[in-house]
Amino acid sequence: ANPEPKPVRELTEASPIKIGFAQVGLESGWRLAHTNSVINAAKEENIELIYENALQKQDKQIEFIRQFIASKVDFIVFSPVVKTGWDEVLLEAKQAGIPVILSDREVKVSDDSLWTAYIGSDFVEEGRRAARWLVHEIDDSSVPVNIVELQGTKDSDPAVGRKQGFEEIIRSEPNYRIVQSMQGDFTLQSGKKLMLEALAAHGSDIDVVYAHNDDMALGAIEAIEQYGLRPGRDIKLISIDATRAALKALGTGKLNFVVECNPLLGPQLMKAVKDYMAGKELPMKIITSEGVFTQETAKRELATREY
Ligand code: GYE
Repeated sequence: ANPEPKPVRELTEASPIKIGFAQVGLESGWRLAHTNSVINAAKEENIELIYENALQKQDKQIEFIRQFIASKVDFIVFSPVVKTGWDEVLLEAKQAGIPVILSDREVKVSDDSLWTAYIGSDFVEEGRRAARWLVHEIDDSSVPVNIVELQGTKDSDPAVGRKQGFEEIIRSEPNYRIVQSMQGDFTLQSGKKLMLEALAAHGSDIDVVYAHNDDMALGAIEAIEQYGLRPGRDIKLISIDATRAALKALGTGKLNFVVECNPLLGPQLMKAVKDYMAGKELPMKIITSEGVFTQETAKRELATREY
């Protein structure tokens, strides 16, 4: 899906590689770690990075991408807030001969030659891992399992994939029921607000919360405590990312299981950019390998976790 290979220009100190990076927002601990990783990796490689932050607004992201095209960057990198609606602006980038690298979220466009490479995680698999743990943990097909799902940003790649993978596994468990599935935006505040609503509707009938990221799970923990129940005991919680805050919550028993999603994509991104400039063809998808954490295994990881 690489666009027309453009003549690789001679790189000198005076004309370093220039990347326009349209970050999606400031919504989560994961996101802050990702931003820092990209900025630091660019510095390390003497790559010029123009950083813009769209604060979870698609029109802002499109505006920044257009600015990058106008200022003739060598690469455009962005983490699309939602999957669809990118065809037009990506066609403009392609026509300008600027390769686009998707960092951590994919797009759905009519023509996949509009983007060059995707670097990030397999969200469907993350959802499956979350559900597999639950099925294994409960290990009883006679008890009803009532689940509240706190989804990430509507129509975003991680929210769609994490929902799909989770449902795929619990579909064959007749005693499992998603009693409420709500759309948030990956922030702690949205997780807390939605969980308070779910508790008002279902109270102590809720057995499990499946949150699409740590921040929403941390918000749900606050809501459960405020409601007078014990997170991790009265209601089990599962989340995705594995930031320090979540590993700590595993350690105190308020969270039960976390699927890892790696935000430290900066070095791989810079490598891809340099490879492309050197005339190498990039793999279309560069998928990061990731683990999972339980209350027992979180502690050791915490000692070295940077974010
Ligand atoms: O899981 C969430 C963030 O796109 C993989 O976005 C990323 C997700 C991450 O806000 O915390």
